[in-house]
Amino acid sequence: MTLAELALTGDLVRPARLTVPDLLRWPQHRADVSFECATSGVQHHRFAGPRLYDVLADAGPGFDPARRKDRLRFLIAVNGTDGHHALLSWAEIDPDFADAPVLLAVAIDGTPLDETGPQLVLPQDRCGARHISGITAIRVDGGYRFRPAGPLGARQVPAA
Ligand SMILES: Nc1nc2c(c(=O)[nH]1)N[C@H]1C(S)=C(S)[C@@H](COP(=O)(O)O)O[C@H]1N2
Ligand SMILES: [Mo]
Repeated sequence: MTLAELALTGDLVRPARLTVPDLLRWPQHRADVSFECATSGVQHHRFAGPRLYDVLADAGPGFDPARRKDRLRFLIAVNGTDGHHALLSWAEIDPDFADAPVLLAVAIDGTPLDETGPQLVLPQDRCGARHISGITAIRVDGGYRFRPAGPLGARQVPAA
């Protein structure tokens, strides 16, 4: 059996490569989730795994923990084996902000995901699209900077 590996990269003090068995080191949670797929209708699944927040917090995201505002520019990009990817904001999963109980599932409907790789579970999402399966990489990115628009309606033309 080949174990899938998940890379935690980006603005982290402790980047890591984790297998699904490694993800059993964090407290395990369950979630019974229904979501709607645009093509296949409503799906129900039972997931189990650690919270995404717990795993990423242990990897040491590069913000100042004492300054809550510092976290607000952090994004989390989650990528699947097939290239399907989605963004979350750090504040979405942070207990001081939206505290969404997002999981990195290690099992779906009782079947371990050791070979497939973990699956993102967002009980708050009505739609299935962010429930990314076969996660290969999660990148934490604190580099977002707001770029003010130019004068309303004017196109930004780079200087020659
Ligand atoms: N890796 C990966 N995960 C994915 C997708 C995908 O294309 N690739 N599609 C998403 C969409 S649109 C939905 S609705 C659900 C489908 O879940 P299901 O296989 O249980 O129907 O998976 C999500 N996860
Ligand atoms: Mo979907």
